[in-house]
Amino acid sequence: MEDRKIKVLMCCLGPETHNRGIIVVSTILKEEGMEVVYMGNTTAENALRAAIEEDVQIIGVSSLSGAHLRTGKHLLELAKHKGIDKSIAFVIGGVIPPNDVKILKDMGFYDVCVSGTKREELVTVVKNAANTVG
Ligand code: B12
Repeated sequence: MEDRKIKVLMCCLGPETHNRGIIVVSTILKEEGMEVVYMGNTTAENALRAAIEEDVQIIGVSSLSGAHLRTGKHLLELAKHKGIDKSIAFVIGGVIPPNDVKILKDMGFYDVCVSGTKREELVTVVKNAANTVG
């Protein structure tokens, strides 16, 4: 049986001017043969609705403006409320202080890719995240 192509929804939550990271990461994932649903700036509600409609395995959040704890918590709480927190894996990256990495993982993010994460590492993170869901 042919392996399912990994499908990732990429978004920034809330007002986020920084879009270089999300564009770079989306391009890398596409080059690696994954399907990317590029949402750009959106809300948690819209990201989750699109993720269900598009049947993605992963939601990738890019956050550079310092709102990652608040927006990340809201996204995961809403996913739990909708009962999809276990069927979709959540990954976050951007400007994230070291002390916040564990907080985000405890919150439910599969992994956290901070500034300077190399191509190979972020591709591995996304592939591993996809393996944790159906
Ligand atoms: C370029 C830049 C800008 C540009 C953005 C241009 C653009 N179109 O993106 C401009 C000039 C517009 C800008 C504006 C602002 N900026 Co600015 N900016 C930067 C800067 C210098 C580089 C960011 C960047 O593009 N990096 C290159 C990309 C490729 O790297 P990256 O996004 O980190 O992505 C990598 C990883 O993080 C990871 N990754 C990222 N996202 C994801 C997602 C997933 C799913 C995965 C797996 C991985 C992943 O993979 C990438 C490859 O390693 C940073 C400083 C820095 N060193 O990060 C400040 C920085 C992010 N900016 C900052 C600030 C404060 C602002 C402003 C508020 C300034 C102001 N007072 O107006 C505004 C933002 C307003 C807003 N509402 O958002 C602060 C944020 C502070 C914070 N988080 O607490 C920073 C950290 C500068 C600083 N040291 O203070 N900025």
